Amino acid sequence: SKPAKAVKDVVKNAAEKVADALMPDVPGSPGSAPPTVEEPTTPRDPLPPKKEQGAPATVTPTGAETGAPTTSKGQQGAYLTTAQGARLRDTDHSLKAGERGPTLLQDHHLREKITHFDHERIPERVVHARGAGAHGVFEAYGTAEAVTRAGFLKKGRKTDVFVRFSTVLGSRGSADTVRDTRGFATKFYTDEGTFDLVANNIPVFFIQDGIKFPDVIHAGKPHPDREIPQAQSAHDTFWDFVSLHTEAQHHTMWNMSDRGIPRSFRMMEGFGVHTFRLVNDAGETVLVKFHWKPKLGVHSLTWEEAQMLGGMDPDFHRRDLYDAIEAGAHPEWELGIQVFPDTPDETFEGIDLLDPTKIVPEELAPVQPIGRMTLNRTPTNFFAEVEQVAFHVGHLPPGIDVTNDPLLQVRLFSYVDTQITRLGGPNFAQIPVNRPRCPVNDMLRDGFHQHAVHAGVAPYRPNSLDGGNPFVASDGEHAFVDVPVQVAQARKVRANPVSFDDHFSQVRLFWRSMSPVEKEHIIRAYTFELGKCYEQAIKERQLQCLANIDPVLCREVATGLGLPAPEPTLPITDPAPSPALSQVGGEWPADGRIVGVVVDDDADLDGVRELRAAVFAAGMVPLLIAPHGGMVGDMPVQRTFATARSIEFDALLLAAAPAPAPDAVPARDAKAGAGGSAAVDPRVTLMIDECWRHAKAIGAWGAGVAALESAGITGTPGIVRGDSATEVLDGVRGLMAAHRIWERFPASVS
Ligand code: HDE
Repeated sequence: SKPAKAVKDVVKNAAEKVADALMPDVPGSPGSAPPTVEEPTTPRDPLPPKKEQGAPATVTPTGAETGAPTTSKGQQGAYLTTAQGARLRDTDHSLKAGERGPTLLQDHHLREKITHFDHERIPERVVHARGAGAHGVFEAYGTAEAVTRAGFLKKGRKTDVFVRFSTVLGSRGSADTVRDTRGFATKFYTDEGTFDLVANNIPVFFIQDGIKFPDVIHAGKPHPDREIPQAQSAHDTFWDFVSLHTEAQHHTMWNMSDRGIPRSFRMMEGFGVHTFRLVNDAGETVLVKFHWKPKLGVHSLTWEEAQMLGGMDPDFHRRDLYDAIEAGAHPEWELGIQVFPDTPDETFEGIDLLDPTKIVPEELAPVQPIGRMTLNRTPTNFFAEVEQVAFHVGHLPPGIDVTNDPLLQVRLFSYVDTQITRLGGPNFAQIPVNRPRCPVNDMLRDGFHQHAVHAGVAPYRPNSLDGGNPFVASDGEHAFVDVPVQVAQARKVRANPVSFDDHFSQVRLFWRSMSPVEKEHIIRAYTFELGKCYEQAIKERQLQCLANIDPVLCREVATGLGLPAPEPTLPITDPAPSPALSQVGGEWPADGRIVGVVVDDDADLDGVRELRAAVFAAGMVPLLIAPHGGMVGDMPVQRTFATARSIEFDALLLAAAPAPAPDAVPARDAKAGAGGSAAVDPRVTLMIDECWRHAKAIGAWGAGVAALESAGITGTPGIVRGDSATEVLDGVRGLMAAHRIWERFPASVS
């Protein structure tokens, strides 16, 4: 049908753009720009300012305009100036007393340039320092209208958003693919005030009370004496804490599962974690949990891929996000809510909704879709937007309110507090990415970096001098609603409700919901992480926790560590599994997936040409890998054997079995002994080996079949041999829909 074709064309265009982005400009190749070798010398007019470069809103308490300029400089004008706007003749030489003389203190341009540079860095976030962000739009389905008065959730409403994805533990420059929780924070610029949904890709948290946050983070961060290891939990202090503070066990198992190493930000779920309270126009309330569901499904890296990427492409997730958006393959998520009656005990089916270490299985309360988010624009300036964005769980529009979850309560304090230091004062809401997209008439004044030029004389209430403005709004005028929840008559205590004491039954629920291959990965992750600890007592204590979760899990990890498996000290419960927690099963779109194609000058180039077109048409991206750069036939080469590595590809196709080039690494030749030599370039066999180990689909036709054989692959799961390129691609595409060739992983547990 017509619409289906239109969608296909969009995806096809998108895939071609990704390929262009990934393709080096090959001089003389069709469509490549002529090389620019000279510095331009003619000044050109400034580009028009972009949307986010506007100045802060300057509405005064009386609604008067302040006359402040409405645009700021984009640093794109024709002539270089000082910060004060004086044009400069020279920025390449400091002012000196003679050509060989000392530099003069009076060189104000030099001092301005160096001083500003000296202060370019701001403190990184104390957690979630490493992140990447993008702009987009959220469109509401209207399905939440009955339960919330929030205007942006009314049917068809479109709201601009900014999303920042992050890891938690690592520094700003750490690798993207470490085993960790991922942040998934969304700023909705609604016309009733900004709403921040500051979520993670894991639905539970390590602690039940925010007062423990410094403890868990101090335990997870590098050791204070040597500041290692960076961005990981595989060390003594982390396991010391989580094995002692057993409420952390649930979140920890999610980290040890494949959820801890996502394939892409585009393939992660997001969870608001806490229970929130919605209120509708009639003042009726419900309790909800927020979920983001990715269109592309939830997928992960293998642990070996994640580790290799840490060295070979530490920016893997950031690159993937920006390549996809720039190519037009816009990532999408559905926002959904689980809805629970707002009962006085705030529980659902016996699960305490205020306990952030518990989920409500989707089988008990289905996730109901309420809107769709599409990310469609990369940042213009990473620092201005991604670094300076400031989220806060207390940024709430009318219709959404908080609950008494003691973790959420502490977060309500922490975010603004940390941002005052990180962003150098209390006026960070005036930074472009943080500006609300609705009128702001606050009575906040002055402070570091005040950009608004407030008029009026009476920033206080009540006043008569500014005409009584600003007035407070009523219900019908979109005022925020503090739901008048009954607060129990109670004594002041430092204590948790008894229901918070169960630390193991939901960890077991998660374990029991995993497929055998996912269980195997969990076992290996615990074995790896505990294997990196030095203290025997810590390993033993964590094994005791595992014994209280599941005897098989405990036994397998204990075997790997060479320690005895302890007996459980608590009764083992029998929770019903939640199939929705497993990532395995189902078929998913392969939009934007990367297909590597090994070619050489003697390969079946007609077949390769047809194959490239078919890969594009399927919305995926073909990258040709050849012994040399430049062209093979009339097709540009994107990777050479020197620059390609398997981790970049979601599937590998072989059109050739190239003999070792003189620059090939010697490993295999040396192994074959003096006089012996490998038949196929060892970098190609390495690529095949790794794709096999990482359970990726591999296809070969014509001369390529010999490369498979040379890599010792005679088995079948996930291997497609065929007579023609397109026949092989058809088979490989089918396999890619399931993400991996799961049966290739050995599974010792069921
Ligand atoms: Fe955060 N968290 N957090 N957190 N959090 C921060 O705020 C904090 C928690 C989350 O991309 C900080 O501006 C406390 C849960 C994300 O800019 C800080 C507690 C969840 C981000 C802070 C929690 C999150 C942060 C650091 C326990 C998932 C990155 C920088 C009570 C639902 C936001 C900043 C971005 C960032 C405090 C627990 C998600 C220090 C005290 C639970 C996605 O304020």
